[in-house]
Amino acid sequence: MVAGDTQMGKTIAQKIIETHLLSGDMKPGSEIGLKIDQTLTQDATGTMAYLEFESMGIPRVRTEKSVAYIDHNMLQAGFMNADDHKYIQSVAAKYGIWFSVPGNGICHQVHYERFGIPGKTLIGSDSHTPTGGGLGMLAMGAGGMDVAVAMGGGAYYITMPKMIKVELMGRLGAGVSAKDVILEVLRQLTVKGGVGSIVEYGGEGIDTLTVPQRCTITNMGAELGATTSIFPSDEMTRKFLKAQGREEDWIPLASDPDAKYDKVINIDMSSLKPLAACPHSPDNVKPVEELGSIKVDQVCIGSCTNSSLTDMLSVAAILKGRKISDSVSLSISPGSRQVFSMMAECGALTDLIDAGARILECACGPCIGMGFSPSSGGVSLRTFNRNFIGRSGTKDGQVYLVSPETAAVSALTGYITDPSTYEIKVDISVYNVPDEFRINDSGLIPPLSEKDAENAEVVKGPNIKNFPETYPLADSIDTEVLLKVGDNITTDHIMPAGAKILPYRSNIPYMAGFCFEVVDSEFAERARRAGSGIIIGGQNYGQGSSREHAALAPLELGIKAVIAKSFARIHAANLVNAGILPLIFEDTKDYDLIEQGMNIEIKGIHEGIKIDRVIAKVEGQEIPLKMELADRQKEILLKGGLLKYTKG
Ligand code: MIC
Ligand code: SF4
Repeated sequence: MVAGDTQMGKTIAQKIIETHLLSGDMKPGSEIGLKIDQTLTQDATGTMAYLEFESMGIPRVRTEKSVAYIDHNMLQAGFMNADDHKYIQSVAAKYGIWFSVPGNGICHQVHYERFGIPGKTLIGSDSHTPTGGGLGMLAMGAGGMDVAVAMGGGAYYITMPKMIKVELMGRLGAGVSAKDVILEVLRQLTVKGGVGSIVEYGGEGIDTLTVPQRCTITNMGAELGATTSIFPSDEMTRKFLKAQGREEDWIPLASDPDAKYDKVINIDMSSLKPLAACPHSPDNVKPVEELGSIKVDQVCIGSCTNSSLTDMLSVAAILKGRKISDSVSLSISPGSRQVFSMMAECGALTDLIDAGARILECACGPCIGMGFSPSSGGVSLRTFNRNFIGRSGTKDGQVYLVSPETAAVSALTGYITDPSTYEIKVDISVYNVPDEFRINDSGLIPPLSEKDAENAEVVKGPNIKNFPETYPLADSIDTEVLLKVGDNITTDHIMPAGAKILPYRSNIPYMAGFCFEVVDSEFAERARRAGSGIIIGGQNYGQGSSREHAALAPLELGIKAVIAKSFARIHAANLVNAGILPLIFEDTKDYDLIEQGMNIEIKGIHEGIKIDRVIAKVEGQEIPLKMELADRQKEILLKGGLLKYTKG
């Protein structure tokens, strides 16, 4: 459809896009520029995003609301994380950005509780920003540089997506939860199934799903590779905002009855069974009852997927008056201070502590490998959204992604257990929580006034190094294939996180030493010796996180181009923003012709970029490569990255 086309019915996403369209045609596949109302950052990507924002020389953010959260790097072992936190707090105060203190909660959870508004656009330097879609926002994950540009008032560019509709019917049965809905969607669509699309939820079944349940679904929609996921804004949404003391933020939002979708999936929630994503991919989904007898070493409950009050109460109601298995270690991380304090007030926290849970602070924690790595080969049941190899911090750890209910009953039995057939029924009414949420915004610090901000100082500790140098696109590349990897390589493979490496997110030269560590521990060293090189990837290269570090570390190591069968959306944009050329095999079979260590030569790139095609010469063979770049992205590459392009 085309903007302004009044003939055709519109989807929810198309309506929001239409009211925020700054450039381009709303034709699937073409690049569109969107006005961004809100931004969020977290600390692991935030330091870079704010360094980038500062370098743009804009005195104050131009969004309606920008918020900086601290939730990822919480260990503060050494000065590095603490320095980053201080820097982010000072930069936020000065430039008009709200600051969410460490301990206030996970960015996505706090954002939909306290700031999210239906119908608004939000981008965040975190791939799970689509969580806000549960509230009817058009919320998307982006690289730090794109967030910096949006804070400066610039447009955010995406490819106009196709529309997928998920029709939910029936209601969730006993022991089955919203997590099982998204696991079922992942089972059907796979981690590539959402690429280039927005997933909209509808059908009579959604009336029974609360906003936190919807947010579980939109959150893990990131694992589909989708641009985002979205629910309508309806009476349920109004009820939620009212309970947050923000009813005035509500607007109704629904798709038109004759809206067109490229694909429709029907799911009857009443027939769903508890599901688990088995090692090592979120789409390796099987019914829990079919897994057989698997002994569990560790259970982790929390993350931006499943840390709402309802999730916590469901777990507490299962564990109440019982004791977890002696062979299980159970961690619980509430999503926000609001959730935490309400758990304390209603007695659920006491029940969890008495049952033997280890209560962690309100943060990402084990989800990003900040502690709680399983034992060697250990089985870890997690309510999180990603189980990529090595992400837990233990390379041979066996991570299963499940619902809070499955996690809780399994913690009791010591084996992966189906909660729908287990004797304990989940009844959260035992906790008698009030209808209104407990509101305490003391962990949300407003920015300084414009006048006070003028003389405010930005504090930069010694761990904070400058953004790496980017270079204008060369006309020819003559270099070595430094690494060849397979399909579905994630950003956790390219630039791992975890307690050892996260403290160096603001120190790219140091951090780059760990690039591709889980795949090939000699890669970084080899790249540094070679001085330049190319990476060969398979399908869906760069899926997962929005971390631009997965482009900045290769940049630091001299990578000039990545040639893959296909790229994940955010990572491809991050490569361009960093001035690295993403190239795609015209014929995917040519992937087999290239091996690590071979020499590769590409000439005439400046002419080639005009026609979206270049020829690579590898060992005497010619390999045609295409580019899927918008004109704006070509300019960015020629200028040497987004920052140079933005500065003109
Ligand atoms: C993740 O879940 O992988 C992260 C850590 O939240 C990342 C962001 C990051 O790498 O800092 C994400 O999802 O974008
Ligand atoms: Fe944090 Fe995990 Fe959510 Fe990423 S997926 S934002 S690490 S809780």
